[in-house]
Amino acid sequence: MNDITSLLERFRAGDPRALARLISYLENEEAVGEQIMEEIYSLTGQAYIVGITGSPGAGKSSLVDRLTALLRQKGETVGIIAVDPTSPFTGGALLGDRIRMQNHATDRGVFIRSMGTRGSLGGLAHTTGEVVKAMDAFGFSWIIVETVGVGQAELDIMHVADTTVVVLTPGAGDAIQTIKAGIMEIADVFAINKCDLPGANKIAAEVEMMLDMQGDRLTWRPPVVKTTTLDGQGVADLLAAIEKHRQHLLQDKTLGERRWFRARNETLELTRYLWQRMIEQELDYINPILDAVARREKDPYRGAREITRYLLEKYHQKLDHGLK
Ligand SMILES: Nc1nc2c(ncn2[C@@H]2O[C@H](COP(=O)(O)OP(=O)(O)OP(=O)(O)O)[C@@H](O)[C@H]2O)c(=O)[nH]1
Ligand SMILES: [Mg+2]
Repeated sequence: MNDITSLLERFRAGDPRALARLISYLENEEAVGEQIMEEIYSLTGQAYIVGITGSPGAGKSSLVDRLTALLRQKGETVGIIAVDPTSPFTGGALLGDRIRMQNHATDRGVFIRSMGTRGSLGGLAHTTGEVVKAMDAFGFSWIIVETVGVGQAELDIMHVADTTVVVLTPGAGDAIQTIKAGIMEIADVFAINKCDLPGANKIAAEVEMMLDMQGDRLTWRPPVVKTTTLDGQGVADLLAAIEKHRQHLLQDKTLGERRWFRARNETLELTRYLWQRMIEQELDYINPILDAVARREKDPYRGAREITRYLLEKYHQKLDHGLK
């Protein structure tokens, strides 16, 4: 029996160390990751996936911590992924999150993973998706993904999450100024956190006003929930809002559709990435063709055909041994 077989056996038996090991394989893009995915993919699709995003320090981890406690009280199990796209570290990184979420450190119904690798196969969203799948297959009923609100990673979360919570805080100035482009589109629920601080009502009202402006374009109007993680106020309402959105997606059949498109898109993305990578790896062959086109000795169509033919022939055999 090889290592992977026994690892998968322990994984299926519910050993959290096997889950941790397996996630490392997936994150580090070891070739064996593909073998693992082949084995676990059919087990996925059971967990409900919540994304939590917002500016640095908005209180995302504190909210995840509180939400997790509530879910555990209801007998749910929770996998947590803390993504920091600005950090090159993975696995043991983001110590702060670990410490903050220590309440759950000894609870077998909770599994916490931090990740922060950039430039991975198909980007951070893809790697996050792989880790989500591992936790999903492992059997967690909820998976919460925390991403710091910087750049694309924040917007990418909607490709992973069923419900996306955008966390805002008072005192960060005018909501309309602070809310970045694209955020209104990805939010299924708004949490106004740090409501113990002045200005919470103002920002909540501003967000409501922005939602008003979107009018009946929305089939789902994102609820705006006020929370304070210091004493946990409003966290039950936040969970209720998430559950309400889940019901909405189920009634609307949108959940099935979202997941359907997600699986298709993921595969297409991967296929595109694969072509791109083959091109990058074969620049020695490709560059002279490009130069010939630039010198007008060859037309671009012919150049593209030559490159494609070369890649098809070269990689035909290789593919049988996996993508990585
Ligand atoms: N006053 C107040 N402070 C809060 C509240 N929630 C969180 N904080 C504080 O805000 C700081 C950041 O909280 P985190 O939960 O780490 O925020 P985060 O969004 O996960 O931060 P990053 O992951 O670093 O982006 C901590 O010092 C918390 O104690 C709140 O409801 N009220
Ligand atoms: Mg955090």
